[in-house]
Amino acid sequence: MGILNVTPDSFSDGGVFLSRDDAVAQARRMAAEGADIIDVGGESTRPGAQPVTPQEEMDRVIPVIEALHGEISVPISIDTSKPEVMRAAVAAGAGFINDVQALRAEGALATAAALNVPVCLMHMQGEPRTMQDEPRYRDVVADVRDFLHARVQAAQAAGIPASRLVIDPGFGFGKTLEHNLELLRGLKKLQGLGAPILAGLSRKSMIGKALGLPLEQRLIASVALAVMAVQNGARIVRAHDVGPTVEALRMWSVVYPEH
Ligand code: 8Y7
Repeated sequence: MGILNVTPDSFSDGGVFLSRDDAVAQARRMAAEGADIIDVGGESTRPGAQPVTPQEEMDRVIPVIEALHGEISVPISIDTSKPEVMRAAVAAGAGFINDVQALRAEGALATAAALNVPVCLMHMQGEPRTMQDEPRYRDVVADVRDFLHARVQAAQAAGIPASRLVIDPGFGFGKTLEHNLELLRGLKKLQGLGAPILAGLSRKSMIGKALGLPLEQRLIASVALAVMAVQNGARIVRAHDVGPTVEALRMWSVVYPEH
């Protein structure tokens, strides 16, 4: 899953892909490098980011999705938690919903069910503005597993079959470095909920905290973490640097051809 941010304040490439033509070119490049899905996001979820209105979010993402639709052959994912953005994005050509709130917003479950597209349910403790202020868990792997289990059940009760769900532990979303490391080591314990696992580790601050590397020097660690996530059961990896990530995972697939 290649990341396409169309926000002015995204932490890792803020402001770089703002124009529609640039966004389309970047999506094309990621598809050519082997991305199987392009994730378009119009609201930054970095710690401390300001919320945006549904209209503002739609103004950012809908023109890009319209331009991509029919132009690239890989499915387009909409990274949003807002039902009205989900509806507009799917109408414009998105075929996947990536919701960091796991369909907890008012009306999101019913909207996603009606739209009939696959959905990624991600774990987050707290909300982006404050989530990194002293996150706490009883047992981070068990707590995240219980949360995702409950959200899978809620989605199914709303009419979304498990075959249309993806689950994600939400690395960095209300987690310390140690929480993130425990989740990565215990990722296999999220198997058995009936949905494939997505992992987003690309350029995240856990790399900065662990290795003292600035954003622009996190490529190799990001690729290493992507391989570790797949080794531990992830089947979709969300990444900024698609070419290097795909090459590493192709090598992984040669070593483990049965997967
Ligand atoms: C994730 C994500 C972000 C992630 C899923 C970033 C939108 C922060 N991270 N969605 N979104 N999983 N499913 O570093 O880990 O890209 S935003």
